[in-house]
Amino acid sequence: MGQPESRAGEVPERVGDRLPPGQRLQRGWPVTHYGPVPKFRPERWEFRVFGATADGDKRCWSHEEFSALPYETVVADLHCVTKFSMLDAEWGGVRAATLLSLAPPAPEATHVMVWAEYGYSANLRLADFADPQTLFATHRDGELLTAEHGFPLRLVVPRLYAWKGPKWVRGVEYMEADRRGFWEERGYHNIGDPWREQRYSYQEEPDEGPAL
Ligand SMILES: Nc1nc2c(c(=O)[nH]1)N[C@H]1C(S)=C(S)[C@@H](COP(=O)(O)O)O[C@H]1N2
Ligand SMILES: [Mo]
Repeated sequence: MGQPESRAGEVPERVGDRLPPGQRLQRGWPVTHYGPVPKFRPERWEFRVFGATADGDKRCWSHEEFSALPYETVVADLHCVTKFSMLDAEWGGVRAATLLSLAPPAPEATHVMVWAEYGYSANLRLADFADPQTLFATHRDGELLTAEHGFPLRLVVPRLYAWKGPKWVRGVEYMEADRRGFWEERGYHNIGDPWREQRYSYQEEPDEGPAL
């Protein structure tokens, strides 16, 4: 007694604490998305903020301008609703909070729709978007993202399931009322908190999402 059974036993225990209910640990970094990988054309790429902005104007950044925004890193876990989790990725890029200060939303804005290539979208509560961990990532573990992982830009929202983080993201729409994004319209939970195991829309409480 008094002796730990084995050192090796400590590792799974600690990992276990970091896995939301129903998730299992994934080694490596799988590619998960719907549809084709878009081709990046820098001269045609722009990042847009539109909708309910404070001054009513749209904002637009070229790829060069976006690349000059303050670069920060966030270490975070990724939880896919198909039940694998990837721990301790170091993401690098621009905090959503930075964009919110550069292009402030109107006081009436409560939600955002994050838009990606081919019309993929994900809706978020403004508070989840503004979270200091929410990052528009250009890099992972110090290296530029590959095309299949979202190059040139993807959103990472560590506190929610990973479908809430569009790869190949192109803009953000500030909204005065909630609307469902791509997967949220197709049976996935409107909020998507992995710690509350909010996987499917049938689990939603009446105040957790707009009518389906
Ligand atoms: N544009 C776009 N982004 C997306 C998806 C998608 O289908 N299209 N799938 C999401 C899902 S379900 C997951 S789990 C993560 C996977 O990111 P990865 O392929 O880099 O692991 O991307 C998310 N971002
Ligand atoms: Mo996913």
